[in-house]
Amino acid sequence: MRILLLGGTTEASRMARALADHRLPAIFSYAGRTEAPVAQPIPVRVGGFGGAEGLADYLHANAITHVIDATHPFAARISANAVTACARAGVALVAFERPPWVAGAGDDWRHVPDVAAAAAALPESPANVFLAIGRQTLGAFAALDRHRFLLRLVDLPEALPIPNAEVVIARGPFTLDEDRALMQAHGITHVVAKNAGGSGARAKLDAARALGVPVVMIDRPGIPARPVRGSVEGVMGWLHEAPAAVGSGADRGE
Ligand code: 3Y8
Ligand code: NAP
Repeated sequence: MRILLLGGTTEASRMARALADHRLPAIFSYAGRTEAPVAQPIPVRVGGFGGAEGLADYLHANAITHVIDATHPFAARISANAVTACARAGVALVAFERPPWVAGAGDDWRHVPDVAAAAAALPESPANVFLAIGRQTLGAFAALDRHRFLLRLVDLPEALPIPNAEVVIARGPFTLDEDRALMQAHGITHVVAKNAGGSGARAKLDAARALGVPVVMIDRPGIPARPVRGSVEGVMGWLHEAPAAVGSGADRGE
């Protein structure tokens, strides 16, 4: 058994710890999006593979028998590439996926299908917007110069595509007290978030509820069908069930 763990999330770090504890041969893969990604207890590779083709070649060249896709729900391209590459290479694939966040009592969420719809959902009147969606999709807000934006990024950017923006540099996971204090200090009137799920970025939603601030929630992009597990234990169980070489088709996990 030789495992490729597609990482870059809290879940992937937890998975790496479990694989190391069980002394399973595995390699952790980062895209190379951040300057100093969190260290891992298993060997790490950084950078793209060169599309689905490049990933299939990597699987062959490294005799990978199992792929665990523990990337972020919005990392739709790598996840689609993993489905294609594993089918092509006959390698078993499972996604370690966290359930989406669901609005609770006291939440004022407006669901939108994508980042462009999130920009269109902001009010006509000037707002103070906590834009907690990272750096890669900020362009959708470039024309909205009537608003003030608070951005939270992992690394300091060279340039920003949007006006009136203040930047906070932080990697997360975040806490309720931190996010509530941050939002109060900036007089935030709206939060824009991706439905990442998980615990690492949930705090801003709890802070929004406490402060009575509406949230524009971007729903997840579609990803092709693949076996899914929702916990480290579920993925460990799959590892021992899944044959290394698989045919077509995909089961839906727990
Ligand atoms: C490079 C690895 C850990 C992992 C931390 C999780 C939690 C914080 C939620 C907010 C939202 C955001 C962003 C976010 C979350 C965790 C987790 C998660 C959101 C790191 C990491 C990498 C990345 C890439 C980065 C993106 C950006 C997105 C910031 C490491 C820290 C906003 C997504 O500058 C850039 O190019 C950054 C790009 C993709 C989204 C974007 O489009 O800009 N994540 N995030 C991974 C790689 O190279 O393969 O540096 O250590 C991982 C984490 N990000 O240590 O526990 O959910 O797992 N990351 C979003 O959800 O909206 C922050 O601020 O509230
Ligand atoms: P993406 O749009 O799905 O992928 C774009 C390209 O980046 C992929 O085609 C692939 O390049 C490369 N790539 C992505 N993840 C990779 C990985 N783990 N290992 C090797 N190459 C990878 O991905 P993204 O949204 O930019 O996310 C990049 C990384 O940040 C992922 O590890 C993801 O888990 C993490 N992350 C993303 C978000 C988010 O909001 N998107 C949030 C938290 C963490 P090639 O085509 O060249 O192979």
